[in-house]
Amino acid sequence: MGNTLAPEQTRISLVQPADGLVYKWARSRTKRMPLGLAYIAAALEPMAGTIKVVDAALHDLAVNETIERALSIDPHIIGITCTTPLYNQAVEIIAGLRALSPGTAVVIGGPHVSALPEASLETSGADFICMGEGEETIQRIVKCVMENGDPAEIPSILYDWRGQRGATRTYRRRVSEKRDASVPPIDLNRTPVPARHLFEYPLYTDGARDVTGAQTMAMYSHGCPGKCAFCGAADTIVRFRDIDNVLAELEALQNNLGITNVFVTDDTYTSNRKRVLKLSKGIIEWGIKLNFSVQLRLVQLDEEVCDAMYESGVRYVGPGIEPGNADIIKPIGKGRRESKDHMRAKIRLLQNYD
Ligand code: B12
Ligand code: SF4
Repeated sequence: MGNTLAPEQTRISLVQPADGLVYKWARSRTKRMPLGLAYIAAALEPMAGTIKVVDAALHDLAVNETIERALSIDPHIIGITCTTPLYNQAVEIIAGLRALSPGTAVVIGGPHVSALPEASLETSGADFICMGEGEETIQRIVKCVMENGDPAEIPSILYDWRGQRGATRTYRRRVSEKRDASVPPIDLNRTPVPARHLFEYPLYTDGARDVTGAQTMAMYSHGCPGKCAFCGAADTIVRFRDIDNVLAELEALQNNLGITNVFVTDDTYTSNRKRVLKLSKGIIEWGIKLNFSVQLRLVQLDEEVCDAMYESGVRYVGPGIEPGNADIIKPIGKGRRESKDHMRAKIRLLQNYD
């Protein structure tokens, strides 16, 4: 790979594998935009002349077809996103890419490899494993690959590239993680909004939630203050984007993309009561008329919060319904007030809002 190419000559393919298994039944009704990959695409736009997105899950592509499409631009770099159900197919894709285009650098990111970085380096065949938020990291990796740089200087990666192998310090994500052992988290207000225009955005929808028409994903915050023992989001540092920053993104997607439905990916939309009230008011004041799906915790609901959410356009809520067995609720780290009766009462409250 040459080291004299200008950014406009750089070609990058971004891939979401298909799972072929877990979500097959749901895929006929529900196709969601991989938001993490859209953030990565936005970070790469200023550094690459050509970015091709191949969403195998959207089109139910077989491995060989995914590889063919990814290689159609003769890419210098291929970035792959994956959760755990997508990992096996990601590995098959990488094996195929290696055989057909050995010079192309392969980067893999997303929740699975972030949770199991060492195992992923061993088993995926990728050159770079990106741990956690990848916006800054991918820019550094592209520069490193194109200019034959030193991967040891890139934060939050594991690498096995051109005979060099190693791991660098991760972005700080957990409250328990020591500051001096990690890199400060990225600034969510300075991260470019997802490059939805590079995706076939009108095709994504959410039939499972009775959403008609196109739906996109949006992220307003990272982390959750919850301490649930089973959850990957527990113990994370909670970071919010400024409300105006969020509203500007919503306004733009309403006006420019003509999308009417938004799935908010925040782990707990209601974790900060004051903010939900302020955000809801802002949505109304800015004249944003979108249909929102959010995920929340029942213990954080009351009438004022429900009124505000409903008025701002929230029409689907995904509450974490916890076990009805008190012997289980407490040990898994749920709050003092959470019980079967409490959850029933909150669901009744939600029923008032249709
Ligand atoms: C929305 C959502 C869904 C949606 C849509 C999934 C989709 N395709 O986007 C639905 C409801 C379908 C879903 C299903 C499932 N989900 Co889900 N979901 C989420 C949720 C709430 C938001 C995802 C999101 O958009 N995040 C925001 C983006 C910006 O973050 P991100 O994707 O992590 O991307 C960043 C980094 O990971 C990295 N990155 C990502 N890709 C790449 C690629 C490259 C090349 C690089 C360099 C970096 C990089 O950079 C990105 C930007 O910072 C997350 C929790 C969360 N808050 O993230 C859980 C989460 C992803 N889901 C999870 C799980 C377990 C599932 C299911 C397995 C549930 C089940 N048992 O069936 C299925 C799997 C579906 C599948 N086929 O992958 C786990 C994943 C754990 C894991 N080991 O993979 C998460 C993390 C929740 C948790 N805390 O446990 N999910
Ligand atoms: S409240 Fe939900 S997202 Fe937060 S730690 Fe508990 S299960 Fe995870």
